[in-house]
Amino acid sequence: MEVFTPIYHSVPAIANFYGDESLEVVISSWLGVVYLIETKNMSLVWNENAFVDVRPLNFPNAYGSVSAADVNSDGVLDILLGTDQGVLFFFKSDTGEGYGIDVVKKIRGTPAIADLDGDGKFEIVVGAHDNGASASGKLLSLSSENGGIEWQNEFSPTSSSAAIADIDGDGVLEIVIGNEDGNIYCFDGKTGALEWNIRLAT
Ligand SMILES: [Ca+2]
Ligand SMILES: [Ca+2]
Ligand SMILES: [Ca+2]
Ligand SMILES: [Ca+2]
Repeated sequence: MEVFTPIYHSVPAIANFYGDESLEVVISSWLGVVYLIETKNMSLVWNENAFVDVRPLNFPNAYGSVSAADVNSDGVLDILLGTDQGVLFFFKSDTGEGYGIDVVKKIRGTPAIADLDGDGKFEIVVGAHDNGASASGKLLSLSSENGGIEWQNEFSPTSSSAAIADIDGDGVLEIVIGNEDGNIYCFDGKTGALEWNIRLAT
């Protein structure tokens, strides 16, 4: 019997990962497998199962999509994927090798990448979700160098993805993200402090 891996929520990322004449497509499946596809001859460059060796029995599902950027500034594009295990996975696009950053809560959005504090190194922003008895969430800024937490906010549960821009023109980036409590929130990118929120009503 043919085994297949469903793709429910995932948005592909398209980039020229190897600097040649062709684009590649990278996409994650519901089962947490990340695929990198060479479009020139439609061959699979690699696929990396995000769940092998890392708590394989815990919620092995990925709601979010991959992000592709040279997160660690080594000249090779990297691929990020959040999972319901609460692990943010980082893959090198040239080999598919990767490691997991343990964020404790579920990550159902797509990681956003920006240099939030202007030090020349990227931060990774993810919302986190815990639908247990005491539902809670977090918004986290993680170091692109070692995955360490630069700041985090206790937050209502969110399965959403963040957008990042300097929306008030003061030279500091803001993070805007929706939440299951019906609000859209805006945080200071440098400190994580709440700047404003608006409750959306029907
Ligand atoms: Ca290419
Ligand atoms: Ca890189
Ligand atoms: Ca930075
Ligand atoms: Ca700003």
